[in-house]
Amino acid sequence: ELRYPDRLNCGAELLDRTAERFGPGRPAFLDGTGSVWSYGELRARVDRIAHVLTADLGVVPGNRVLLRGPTTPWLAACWLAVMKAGAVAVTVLAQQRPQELAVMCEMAAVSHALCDIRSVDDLVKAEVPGLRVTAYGGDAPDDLTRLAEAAPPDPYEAVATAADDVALIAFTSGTTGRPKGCLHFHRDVLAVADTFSARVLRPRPDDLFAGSPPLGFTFGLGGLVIFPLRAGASALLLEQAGPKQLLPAIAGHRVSVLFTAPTAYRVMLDDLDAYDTGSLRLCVSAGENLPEATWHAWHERTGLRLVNGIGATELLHIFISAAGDAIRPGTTGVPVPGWEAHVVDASGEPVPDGEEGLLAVRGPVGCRYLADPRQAEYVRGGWNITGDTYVREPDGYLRYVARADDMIISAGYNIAGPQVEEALLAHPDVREAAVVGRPDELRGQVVVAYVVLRDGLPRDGTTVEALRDFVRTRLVPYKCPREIVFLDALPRTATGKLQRFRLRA
Ligand code: 3SK
Repeated sequence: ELRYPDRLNCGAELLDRTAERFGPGRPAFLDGTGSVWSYGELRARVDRIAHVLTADLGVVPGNRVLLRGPTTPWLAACWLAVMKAGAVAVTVLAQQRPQELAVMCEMAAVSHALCDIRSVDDLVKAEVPGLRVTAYGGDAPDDLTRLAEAAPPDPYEAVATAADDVALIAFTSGTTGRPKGCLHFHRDVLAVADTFSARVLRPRPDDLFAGSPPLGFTFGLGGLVIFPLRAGASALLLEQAGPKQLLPAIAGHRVSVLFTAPTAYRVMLDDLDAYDTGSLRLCVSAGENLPEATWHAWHERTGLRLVNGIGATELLHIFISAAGDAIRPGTTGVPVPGWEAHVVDASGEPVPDGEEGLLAVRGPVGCRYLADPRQAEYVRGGWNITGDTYVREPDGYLRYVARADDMIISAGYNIAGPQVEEALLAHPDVREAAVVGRPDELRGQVVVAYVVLRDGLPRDGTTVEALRDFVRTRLVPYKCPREIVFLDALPRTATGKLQRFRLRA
């Protein structure tokens, strides 16, 4: 059981306690351009930023502070300073548009913003009443970088927040576009490090973490800031971290722990031979369903067993996973130590093993939406209903079926889109696939597949028929797509999740 003191500041725990335990000289953050911030340097910079927040910008504990910018050590340092100052970090994505920023600022009652100078225009355009925006990374005298240089060099005494004071508000728009703000406490931040990271990944102080998810997505905040700092390890924070940039970064910096999504693992397979990936020892795949074919392809080429996981912004990070010999390809894994999971029917009753139902989980972190009626849909009887359909195997392994609202019902058959996607992805010429139901008078819905091809195959009727034949060798015929549409890319959210609703529309 996790036990934390009543007074707990996650910023002080992650940074000050780690620097004291492992020594100030160890590298904390690298930025990919050769700059390395040791734990001691990071601590000194964070403390100066915290002094500026308190003394110059008038931030008081509980104030909501928006953080926006590409993934850099500066962004991570601002996050830690907000934590130490007892304020609430509202982390958003660098790609979010002024309209979206305005909505989130209003919902979260944001009073201050710290923003990379390169992303500041959209924030100004959002015209949030009363918002005090401070840029970092510029030369102006009121730029945070300059203010921090002029701040007192003395250590900043972290605010003695309560363990269940709110530390961050993370927005999720799911894949449908309506944002929900999820509140998380100081203890939640440590709990995800002390469960998924410490008990499943078991990182070492000599590990170097890297990955693609941005810090405005809790997948990235955990994988690139919270987990490495809690372990006394280092993180490579890359502004550009698409699959094409990850491979040279892994080879050049000797990354050992990688966080990215299944699509990126698939794309990296194309160029794998050109890079030395021998430093990798843990590769985490989450954010979307990991097709079994992708797991095997990565294993065959690298010898590494992908660590699959399912997480949610509502629950901060990953709650079902498995690592090492415990991995069972084709499943997500088992509940992370500290978490419990059931598969239930619509009334919340557990369904027998082997049958499909809704995933219900509970553990050290809970879902708390900023005033939103959808709270009652997500939390039922103390269990978090994540919206995913799963099957529990007799020995407790959990097998993903689909998002509950992505099930296709055609002529009375239930068809899980991801299963058809997996069949398509097993074809060597298919790079990406998304399968949705299209309304049909006769059958209720018919199966339609959107496919991104690797270079080579023509986008014509012959390829459509070849793919349909291929699927028919793997799945019962009623699951075979009636129609296959070729696209250059699939529509995705800023965090990389597939937007099936846009394909359905
Ligand atoms: O899968 C997700 O959406 C997720 C969300 C938050 C943290 C981690 C993950 C994988």
